[in-house]
Amino acid sequence: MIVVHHLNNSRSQRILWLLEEMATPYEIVKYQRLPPPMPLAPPELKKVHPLGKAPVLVDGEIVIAESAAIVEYLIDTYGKGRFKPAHGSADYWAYVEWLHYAEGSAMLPLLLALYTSRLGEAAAPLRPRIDSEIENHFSYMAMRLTGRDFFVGHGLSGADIQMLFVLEAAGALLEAYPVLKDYRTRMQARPAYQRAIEKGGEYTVGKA
Ligand SMILES: N[C@@H](CCC(=O)N[C@@H](CS)C(=O)NCC(=O)O)C(=O)O
Repeated sequence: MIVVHHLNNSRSQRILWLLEEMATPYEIVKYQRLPPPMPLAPPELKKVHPLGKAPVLVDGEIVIAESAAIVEYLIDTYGKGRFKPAHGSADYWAYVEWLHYAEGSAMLPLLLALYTSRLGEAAAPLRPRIDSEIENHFSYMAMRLTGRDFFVGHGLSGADIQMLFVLEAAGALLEAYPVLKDYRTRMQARPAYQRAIEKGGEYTVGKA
């Protein structure tokens, strides 16, 4: 049985969403973030994977951290050919690019903005560069999504599963990017997304 180690308000919500879209049975082990001011993962998560972060997927002997790797594993193993383009096609390589881009590039300026916001005025010299990188990445995503329903091809793929968390983490920033905001609203309205929220519990990413 697939087991998702799930932390409230975290990237593991995207794995629950994928499993609901796939209609593949799974179990959830829930972890609760520590109280503010440092709402980190509780130490028990380190018993599952040394990094102590979510998501972690366990399927028999297989233990995977890193959400893009989990998405690839689930789609390759249980997807029955769905949720990814045909291997080797141009769309396939666009799919691989988005899978990596979400965590490898797009999250970085958002995380920098989050961390430096705690420094007050001391962060002022960094702000122009962080802001211009946010603009660079979010304009790029908006340009790519213009006229499309999904990041790749004509149906939901692992690329959407990875990318939606970025757009959720962006919160009110998306007011400046209506294409991205509409996409976020559409994805969040999907029945499988709603079921995943019901099962996962508290999820306020981007709303605080
Ligand atoms: N790039 C990793 C990031 C994993 C990660 O940082 N997860 C966060 C939750 S969104 C976490 O567990 N944070 C708690 C902590 O660092 O203590 C992935 O996509 O899986």
